Parts: sequence; C-alpha cells; structure tokens
Amino acid sequence: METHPPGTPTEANFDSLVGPTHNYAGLAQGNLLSTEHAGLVAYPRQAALQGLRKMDRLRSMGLVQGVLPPQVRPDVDFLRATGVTGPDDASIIAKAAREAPRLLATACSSSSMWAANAATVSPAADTADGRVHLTVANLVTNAHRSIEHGQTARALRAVFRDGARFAVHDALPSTPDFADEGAANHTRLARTHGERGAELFVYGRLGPGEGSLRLPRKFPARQTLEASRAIARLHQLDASTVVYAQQNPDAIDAGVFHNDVIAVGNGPVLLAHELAFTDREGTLRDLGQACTKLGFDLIPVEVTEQQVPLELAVKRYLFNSQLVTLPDGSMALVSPTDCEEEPAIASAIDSIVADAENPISQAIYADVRQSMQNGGGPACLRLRVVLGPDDLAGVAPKTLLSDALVAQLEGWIERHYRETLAPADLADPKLLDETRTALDELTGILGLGSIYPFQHDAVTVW
Ligand code: SUG
Repeated sequence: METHPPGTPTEANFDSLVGPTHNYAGLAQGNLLSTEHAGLVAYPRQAALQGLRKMDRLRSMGLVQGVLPPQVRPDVDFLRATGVTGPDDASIIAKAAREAPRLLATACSSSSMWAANAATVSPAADTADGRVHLTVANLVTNAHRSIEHGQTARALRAVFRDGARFAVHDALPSTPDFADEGAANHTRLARTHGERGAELFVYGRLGPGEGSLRLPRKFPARQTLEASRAIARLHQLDASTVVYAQQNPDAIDAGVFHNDVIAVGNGPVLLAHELAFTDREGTLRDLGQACTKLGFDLIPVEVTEQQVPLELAVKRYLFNSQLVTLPDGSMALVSPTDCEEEPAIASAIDSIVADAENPISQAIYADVRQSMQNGGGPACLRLRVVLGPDDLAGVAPKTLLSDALVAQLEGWIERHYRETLAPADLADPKLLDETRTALDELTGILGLGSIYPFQHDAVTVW
C-alpha cells in the first residue's frame, strides 16, 4: 500500500516495544493508575503483543510506523551505583531483592516503553538548519525513568542514523532545573505535517530565580520552563512561533502528570480539556496568533468539565488518544478501549467525530490495557517524527513496520517473553539473561548493530 503521496513529508509513529520485565511496581508518583495497580501480576507477553497490534493497526490505516527497542533490565549498573554490590550480577540482584526491593523494582522497570517520553522532536520544516532535531528527555523526576536517557540516546542515534538529516541531542543536564519529560509535554500545530508549524511547550514549574507560579501541592510538576526553552534553542526554532504554557497545577494534582494526559494536537487541531492550562484563554490566543502567522487557523476542540470530568479523563485517558492524519487528509482518534467502555467518554468522542467543524472523522479503539494499568495509553507508547522523503531514507530501514517485521516480532515475543511477572519474580536472576538474549536477537532483527553495552562486554571476569 502507498502510505503517503511520494515526495510529501509524513508523520511516522515510532513505538517502543514493551520490555520483557514489564511489571507493576507503583513507582510513578502522581500517576494514579501506576499507584492503583502496584503489586499486580503483569503479563509481559500480552503487553508486548498489545503494543505490536496497535502499531500494526496504525500501519494498516496507511501510516508509517516504526519500532524502537526496549532497554536492558534489571539495570545492574544502577544497583551498583546505589551501593548494592557483589561479585557478579546474580548476587547483586539477590542482594537487592533481600535488602532494597524498591531499588530492584526501580532497576527492573520497563518504563522506556512509553516512547512519548524518549525525546522532544522538531521536524526539519521548523528548524533553522533544516534537520530533524531530537532532544533526549532526562526524566529526572523519577529514579526509574532517570536511568533511561543514555540508552535512549544510543537507540535513537542508531534508528535516526543519518547525521545530515537528524540531530540527536543528549539529554539536558539531569538536575531539577532542567526536568524534562520529552514529547509528552510538547505539541506541534501545522496546516500539514510538512509545513512549518507552531510548537507548544507545556511546563509545570519554573527554574529557580524565575519568579513564582501557583504550583501543584500533592504531586510533582515534571517539566520546567527552563528545560522547554533549552530545547527550543537546541532545535533552532523561530521564537515567534513557539508558545510556552503553564499546565494547570490543579490538573497535575488530579493525576495529569504529563500534558498528553489532558491534550493532544495534530495538524491544525488542538483537542484539550478546558482545565488543561492555567491560562486557558491566553494559551489559545498565543497559539492562535502563532498559527495565523504561519498562514492557517488553529482549530481548538475543547471538552468541558461537564462533558467529561477531569477525574474520568485521567482514569480512562481520553486525551491520551493518538490523533492522526489519514492518507485521505481526514483525521482519526485512536483511543484506549477503556474509553469505549465508559458511556460519558464514548459519547464525548462520538460528538467530536460528528462535529463538522473539525476534521476528526473516525474513532478507533486499541486495547493497550497492560500499559494503561501503569498509566500509559496509546499516545504514551509512541514518538511522532515528521519525516520528508530524504529523512525517511536516513532511518534504519528494518525498524519500519512491514508484514514481515510484524511476523518476526510476534515470534520473537512468543519465544522470549514470560507470560506472567509477579513482584517476587523480579528477584529471579534468570530475567536478566533472558532479557539480554532477547535484546541481542532484536538488534539483529531491527538491523541496529550493537547498541547495548552488554554486547560490547565480551569478557566477564568472575
Ligand atoms: O512516567 N509510568 C509512566 C507512564 C508514562 C506515560 N507517558 C506519557 N504520558 N507520555 C510514568 O509515570 C509506571 C511504572 C510503575 O509503576 O511500575 C510508570 O513509570
């Protein structure tokens, strides 16, 4: 199938495969679904297959779909760095299980599966040097996520391999001032994917010495304005089409730990809950002006508190839907099945689809329940990258989903993933060997070369 007219830039979605250690440890403060499901038995094989089916569904709709590799877990280097030492990996894992189970869970998290947090991406049309810029997110707010960025940078450089087309920036300094969660707090509005766009950066707090804001009281604000500004500079964006907006602190306290839990944009459309931003009117005004400057009208689609209370939106992840442009130019909203099952949300989606004022003409439901129970919906699982034809040629070709790759990955998941993983299973030293074996094979399937440090450590000293 022709996925887009030749020569036209398109948006590719790169989803990360769920890792073999997918589990429920309740590690993410302020993420209510993660807290609620702590201690549950997880189903890693099912989780990975759910993710793969969602990717394949999008591909069948004519979209370009890519695959990102998971990370090695448990991260034994993290355990060593936090003082859990021993003569070999197995004894370090055993010691952590005995003496520091929370650290072991931290080292085991498969959280890199939420690719929306891998990086912030600006397409070539927006950047001064005409390259696609990606800044890896430092994810410094949560320990289990702060250990992702080194490997994420290696993986992204292997996938977006042509340096003439892509600039992959290392994560910002890992300090609270530069706390950054990647594309989850960034939205791009453009008439079409290939044209210049307005970039909206949403932050929860300021850096020190920058004045004061009303802040959330219960839960952390994971993104700073300072970090967003640094990314806009690194990406060489035109300041006149960049908009910064504060996330509503009450929404953060209600469980909106990322902006993509309460808003999603695509093309000229911004679908958002009315309580998403501190200054709702000012944000829409600034964004509207930036869009006008670029020659198109912003199409805001707002959901009111009366239609869908914030609490329900957070529980069912309406706004964590993927809003995508189909090859015929219309848009589809890809929502979690959890939305379809909740009448108030299903009816809000029906009204959005029926409304002729916006181009959203289709609702599609994807079952990503295993990820949802950790607070990750369809939009969390993907990193959007607008690619022109030349950019596409600079991507590692075997990471792009095809019938053959789907079949290969299904087989790979069936062979290497456990059916269940209970909290106590994290102590099993065999998990690390299983994960390494699986990932070693995966780098071959995806044609990525040796991107994991263990693939270079040929000699183990016992
Ligand atoms: O960072 N959950 C992730 C979910 C990330 C969702 N991403 C976006 N909204 N883009 C987080 O809160 C839970 C892990 C655990 O509890 O085991 C977790 O990390």
